[in-house]
This record gives sequence, C-alpha cells and structure tokens, in this order.
Amino acid sequence: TDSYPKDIALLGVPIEVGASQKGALMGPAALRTAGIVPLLESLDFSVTDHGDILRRELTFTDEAPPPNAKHYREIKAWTGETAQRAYAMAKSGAIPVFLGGDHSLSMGSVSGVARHWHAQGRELFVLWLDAHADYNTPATTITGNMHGMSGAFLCGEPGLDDLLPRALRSPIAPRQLGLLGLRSVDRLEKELLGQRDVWIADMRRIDEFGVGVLIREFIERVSARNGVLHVSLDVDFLDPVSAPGVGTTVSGGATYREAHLVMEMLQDSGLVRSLDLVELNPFLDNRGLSARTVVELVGSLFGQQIHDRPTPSNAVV
Ligand code: Z70
Ligand code: MN
Ligand code: MN
Ligand code: MN
Repeated sequence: TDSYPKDIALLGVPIEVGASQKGALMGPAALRTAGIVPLLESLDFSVTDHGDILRRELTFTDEAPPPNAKHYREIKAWTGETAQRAYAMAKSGAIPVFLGGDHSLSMGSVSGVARHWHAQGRELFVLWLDAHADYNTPATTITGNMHGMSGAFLCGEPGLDDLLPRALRSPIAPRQLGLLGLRSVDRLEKELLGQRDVWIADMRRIDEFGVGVLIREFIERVSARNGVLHVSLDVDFLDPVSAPGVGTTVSGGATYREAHLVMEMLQDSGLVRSLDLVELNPFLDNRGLSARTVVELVGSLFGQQIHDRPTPSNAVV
C-alpha cells in the first residue's frame, strides 16, 4: 500500500569489542571500497552517506557493569548513539543501512528503527541471517561476547536492562524475530530459544526444504500482520567459501546462490525498510572477496537482477 522509499541513508558503526576478534571496525570502510554507494545509486536510489559514528565522540558512563558482558560500558555508549541515529534516519523516510562493525551494533540499530515503526503503529519484524542465534543473555553466555546477545536483548530478555534508556527502547516480541541459517547455537541459548516463539530455519531445514520455501513462509508472517521488515545480515550466514572475512567462520553456510535468492525474494516482498551489514572483518578477508560478496547481496536486496549483472564481479582480481 505505501510506496517504496527512494532514499537510502548509510551510517557506519565501527564497533568491534562485541566480538572476540579485532578488525570489524574496518568493515564500513571496506563496504564503501567495494562500491556500496555507486551500486545503490545505479539502482536509482538517492544515497546519503552519514559517515561513521566516531568512538571519541561517544559518552561513556561509569556504572558497575552486569556480570558476563564484556566491554559493557563501551557497547552501552555505542548502543545509545546508534539507537538515536537509527530513529532519526528511519523517521526521515529513508531506508537506513548500518555498516558494521560487529553484531552488537544491532542492539542500537534495531531499537531505533523499532521505536520509529512503533510510533507509526506498524509492527517491525527482524530477519536475522546468521550462523549463530545471538540469543544469549549474561545468564546463558559462555564467552561473555555481547555480539552473541543482540537478539535476546531486542526481545527484552533480562540481564542487560540498563543498556539503553527506557525512552530509546522498543522491544520486539519473539514472534517478530526470524533466524535463518543457524548452525552454531550454545546449549543454554538453545534451551531459552526453545521456550520462545521465534521463527527458526536452521541449515538442516534449508537443506530439506530449500531456502525459497522457508523465506516465503517468513515473508507471509510479516505481511499477515501488515508488518515491515528489518534485515540483519551477519557475514557468517554465508559459507566461508564465499565470505571468509569474518571472525567466526562456520562451515556449511548459505551458498552464494542461496543468499542471492533470499535477497531477491525479500526485494520482491517490498517489505524491507532497514538493513544491518555486520561482522565483516577486512583483516581476515581474501583480497576483498567478502566485502564484494556482501555488496552484491545488497544489490539483489535492492533490485538488481541476475540479467543486470553482466560480469561476475565476485571474481578476485
Ligand atoms: C556464541 C557466543 C557469535 C557472531 C559469534 C557465538 C556468538 N554463541 N555471534 N559470531 N556473530 O559467544 O555467544
Ligand atoms: Mn571482547
Ligand atoms: Mn551475529
Ligand atoms: Mn554469527
């Protein structure tokens, strides 16, 4: 019913302390180098690049952090700033695209866009494309790494209750969250997820039914509620063959073709209103292959079709 936005707003969020390995802070620069801006312009979007959030401009608090949440104070500072920027970008009517940075950035990005859509009376659904569930809490985590807690935080699970001021928070219900591509879930995390109404399509289900059937099922869940969709793409959703540039590669991931089909079907749905591109670690990449793969997927998500792709731009040159 509402027309699709013609404006895209980019924001770099170079946070890396949510992950176990350093290097994700270089992600936004690599995505720009791989040509994300001219690609989106070629698809007839008007693109505004807001640059990166600067760490030195963040406000750090000195409260006692909760247990089992590494770098809590720094991530709290990033989350507050990201949530405010995300809210303003969504409110402007543009499609916000967040360039990460590790997956803890989604605690801010999704909170901000969810707050906007809540004010519009629309339900925000979140499609989490990831090898991991990121549904740990400080009570279930093994590592204490906060990029493994984003989904649980967004669904209002306890343990990080003061990470964002209440006015900036807009929790989603677990039934608004969909996890696609799972193949590495911790035991207590799985137990918690099993008690929630999260939509889950792990690699086992993808192998059996095919990713097209599954993504259609999730899209129908969103449209049945007249919802809008945020896509949170963790680079480790992809098989390491296509995207080795990530701190935690897990073999047996989505293939290049499966990932493009997901993006093309999301484009056809017309429901996507915001996007995270997270966990790209250029320090671990193979001559820009992963950054290029991600940017190509962004092309498919925003309307580039297979016959618009004359050369295999994924080739390592
Ligand atoms: C593990 C944890 C994770 C991403 C690794 C891994 C979490 N479940 N998330 N890489 N993107 O530490 O909680
Ligand atoms: Mn750490
Ligand atoms: Mn993740
Ligand atoms: Mn992951």
